[in-house]
Amino acid sequence: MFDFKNILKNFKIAGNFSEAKAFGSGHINDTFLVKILGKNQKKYVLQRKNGDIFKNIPGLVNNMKIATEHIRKKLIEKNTSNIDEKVLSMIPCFNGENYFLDNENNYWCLYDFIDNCKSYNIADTFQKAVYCGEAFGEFIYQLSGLDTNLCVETIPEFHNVIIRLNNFHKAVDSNISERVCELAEEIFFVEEREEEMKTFYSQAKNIMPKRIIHNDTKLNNVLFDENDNILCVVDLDTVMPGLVLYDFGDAIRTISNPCSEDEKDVSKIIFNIEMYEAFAKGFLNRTGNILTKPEIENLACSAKLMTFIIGLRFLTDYIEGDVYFKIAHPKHNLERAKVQFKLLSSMEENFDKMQEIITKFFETEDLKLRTGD
Ligand code: ADP
Ligand code: GN1
Ligand code: MG
Repeated sequence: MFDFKNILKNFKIAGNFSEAKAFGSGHINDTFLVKILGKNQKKYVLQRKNGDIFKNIPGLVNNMKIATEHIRKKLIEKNTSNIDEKVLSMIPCFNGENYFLDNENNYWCLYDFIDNCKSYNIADTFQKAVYCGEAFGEFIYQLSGLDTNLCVETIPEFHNVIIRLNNFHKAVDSNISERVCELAEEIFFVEEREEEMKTFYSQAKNIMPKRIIHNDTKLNNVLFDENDNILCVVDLDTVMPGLVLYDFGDAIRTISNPCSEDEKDVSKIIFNIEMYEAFAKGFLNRTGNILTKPEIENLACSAKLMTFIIGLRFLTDYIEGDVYFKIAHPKHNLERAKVQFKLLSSMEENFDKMQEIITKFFETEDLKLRTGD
């Protein structure tokens, strides 16, 4: 495996390496929970960034540093208690960098472990959905004062559906893993929605501001405390400029799915509109007064766009032979794609109601919009 002891000695921490265990259920990086023995035992999260996916890791780490320092400053200004639980703390190396590059070209980052926290893959209460909305909404609000030019694009065109569709068609044409013949239904599903998604994306890009956003707003990227109150937003690898729609839509696809992202029985995947409403309420409570009219009016549609994009990415990866997302079994990416597509079909059936919910919030002043603190 990895030589954890030698990796850790480059970071500014006191004590001796005791153990490292694989941690979390992310699809991209290798994450370890590390124990250090010293005067007191201390835990850290050590992460090997995926260098195949992230082509500019120093830039990525710089984005993280800018975002976490900005949030920390805001929390200090508001006299917030326990700040170290509310924003990730990156541990620097002795050479001053916030990452360590080993001899095998692996980039490592170290964070303080936020103790006694929990993360969830499925939202089982409305309260979690509201809190998750507040957490990602607050994240955007906190970063809204940052100049978007300060952050690089860690994955260029990450949520550009036009480019994702081009990649998909190239993958189908080259059929490198000879899997296309089994995928007629899924390919047809994509083709049926292709024009709608491209049109929506192109129009949205023209009329909405770019903001610094999270870009990977899965429920399990939010940490909750023992009483299920929000602690902190994690997984900041894709913090970069983007549209608010990406964060809203991506979160909805996990919050409104009653099952796991790789549920084998797709008949169980039924869009949960009450969870959608709960998330939207939390999110808009935190961001409502900074969002523009076009942003608000397109939130419901963003849920369809992001569910489509993630399904398309899972399907493309399956066609290409599972080169991007970590998989646990051969059909894993296909199963994931089917879940997203079923969820999208179910959203389509509820779309008018989804729109009404957003409109209602603003018409009935059901929201306790922040007053600009
Ligand atoms: P990936 O990019 O692979 O998804 P994450 O950064 O999301 O990796 O980390 C994986 C999981 O580890 C998260 O879902 C969260 O549960 C947990 N985690 C990450 N950072 C911390 C932290 N500083 N303290 C406690 N748990 C953490
Ligand atoms: C990846 O890192 P993780 O597991 O939180 C992916 C997201 C996908 C998600 C699907 C950098 O997120 O874009 O939505 O898997 N992250 C990257 O579960 O590609
Ligand atoms: Mg993650």
